[in-house]
Amino acid sequence: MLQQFMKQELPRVEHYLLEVIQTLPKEQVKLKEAMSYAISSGGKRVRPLFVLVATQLAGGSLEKAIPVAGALEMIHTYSLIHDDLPGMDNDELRRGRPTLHVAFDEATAILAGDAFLTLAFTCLTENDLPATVQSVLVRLISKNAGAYGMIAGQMLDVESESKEVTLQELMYIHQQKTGALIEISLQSGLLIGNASKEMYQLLHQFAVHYGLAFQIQNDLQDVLWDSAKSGKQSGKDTVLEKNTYPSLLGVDGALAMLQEEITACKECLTSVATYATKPKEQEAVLLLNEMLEYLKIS
Ligand code: GRG
Repeated sequence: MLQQFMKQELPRVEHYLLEVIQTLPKEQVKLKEAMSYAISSGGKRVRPLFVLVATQLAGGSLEKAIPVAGALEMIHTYSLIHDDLPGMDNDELRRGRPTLHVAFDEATAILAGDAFLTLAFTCLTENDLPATVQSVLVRLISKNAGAYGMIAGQMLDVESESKEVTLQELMYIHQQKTGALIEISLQSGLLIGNASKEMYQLLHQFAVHYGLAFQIQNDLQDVLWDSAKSGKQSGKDTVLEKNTYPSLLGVDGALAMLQEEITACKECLTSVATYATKPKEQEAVLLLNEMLEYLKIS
């Protein structure tokens, strides 16, 4: 079912993203090329999927949600471009291809990232959603993607390199760095539709567990997968002396924690299902369940 949903909906998001990039001034040949390179290099599109599935769960219009799904992918793409820069992780491989600053140059990568972040807010305000919904989306997404969320987490993460942190501190960092964007993707979909207060609370819980599981899986892949499988340079966390779940808990401990978080996600979805009465809503719950497959280490 998820495969079918992705086959139907994701090309609309891809098309939207590439089309928006083409609206940039005609002399911006290099910027357009760099942004198209970053967008066309694949990626699982987890955040747009969460926007669309949550929209369906809340009875909203998928068509009207496409610009929001695109905006969240733009913000995610910018975070990866900047995270790969020499001043951050200095990575040369991303999604199996040279990172943007390697394929182009550092200045272009910085500017393409900046352009994605700002263009995302153009997309959030130039669409067919009511102005009241647009303004709430801008407020919440700017907070979650910025200094109250993803950037706050990234800052703590950078500061904690080569320093010991507790498991609680690590979980707090990742709730912000990774979880905040996942959470706002789901909440955006609920806002586009007309979700109940209970649904917001349940999906908030789901997002917290999913975000943690996503990061644990990411850390485990860095240890267990080679570069060919992960599409990025493996073993970088150890080189950078990063605090990760495997470094704190060992591989087995991290695997056990990943399983606990997946189980917690499932429990949240069992509760969500009790509020899903219409067929489209029930289908959305099944889609969320299928998205747990992304969290497995194979
Ligand atoms: C703004 C510089 C800056 C950083 C923000 C999100 C982030 C912090 C940095 C990106 C690096 C990273 C490993 C973050 C953890 C979140 C994560 C697991 C990202 C990878 O996301 P996927 O797996 O990537 O969805 P694809 O390639 O599938 O889109």
